[in-house]
Amino acid sequence: MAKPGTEHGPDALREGGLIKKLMGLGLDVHDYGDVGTPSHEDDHHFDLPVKNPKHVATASENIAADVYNVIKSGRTCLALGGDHSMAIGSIFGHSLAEPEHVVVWVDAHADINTPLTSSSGNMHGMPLSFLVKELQPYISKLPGFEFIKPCLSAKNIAYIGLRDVDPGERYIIEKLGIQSFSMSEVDRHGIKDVVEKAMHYLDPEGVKPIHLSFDIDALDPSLAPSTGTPVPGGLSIREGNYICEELAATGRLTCVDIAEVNPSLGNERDNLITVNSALSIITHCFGGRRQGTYPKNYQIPIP
Ligand code: 6HN
Ligand code: MN
Ligand code: MN
Ligand code: MN
Repeated sequence: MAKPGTEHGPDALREGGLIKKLMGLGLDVHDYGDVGTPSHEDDHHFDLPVKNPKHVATASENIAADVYNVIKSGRTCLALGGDHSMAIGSIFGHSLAEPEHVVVWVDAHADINTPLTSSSGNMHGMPLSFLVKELQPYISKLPGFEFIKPCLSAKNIAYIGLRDVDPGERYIIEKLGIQSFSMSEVDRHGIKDVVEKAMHYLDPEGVKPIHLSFDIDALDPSLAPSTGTPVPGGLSIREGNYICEELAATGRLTCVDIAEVNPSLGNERDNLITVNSALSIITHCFGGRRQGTYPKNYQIPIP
């Protein structure tokens, strides 16, 4: 919320041809439109530096309701952000429909600051802290957040791509034993091992619904320049797409967040590069495969 503009992310992706690309994969696509995210007057906390808590709370409640309904209707949900505080609502809504779900969090950042460990007050750096059961003794009461029931255990989360983690976040990750594959682990083991280890850890039997929360800043800034908090040394598009192909291949990817695409940042070319990277990530979550695909009843044309 510190840098405005992520609210235009969804339209930039639509204008970039998102729906057509997904339909091209033979999918039945329904665009549910934008979720209402009304802002509030006097939206600050009396003694915490958190920014716009009521705005985030109302948006989260609306996102949760929509994600719940989409998943309950039997569809796979694609939630377009918005900044990454969107994941409070999408993960909570997903948990209402599928309480056993696990979360793969792909991001340069850990987004698990509590309102008290955060040095920025930006709520996109805090979403997981409101959802993790073990952290609740440390979470301040925020206006509007009463509806959120913490729905994740530390063991239900795996990070991939971390490279900018605040001290409080690092402490929380270690104290709670959250599975974390930073860029060092990606360098050390390669993306294949990282994805395998993450999935084996989260769900050794391979039966649980998966929530992928993909912050576009997980990708290297050369691939996603139009984002608020770029950090050098990120995932390549090959690594990003590989994560998505593997999760999609499980058949259990129920909800995907794409966060932090910000068309107000950078020039036209930066926007184009960022949108194309996001579209590539999304299509590989929904059946797009680099080996190629064809529609169900494809026939070789006869002369
Ligand atoms: N994101 N850790 C920093 C903070 O302000 O708490 C950066 C957060 C970035 C958030 O990437 O969604
Ligand atoms: Mn609309
Ligand atoms: Mn994030
Ligand atoms: Mn991030």
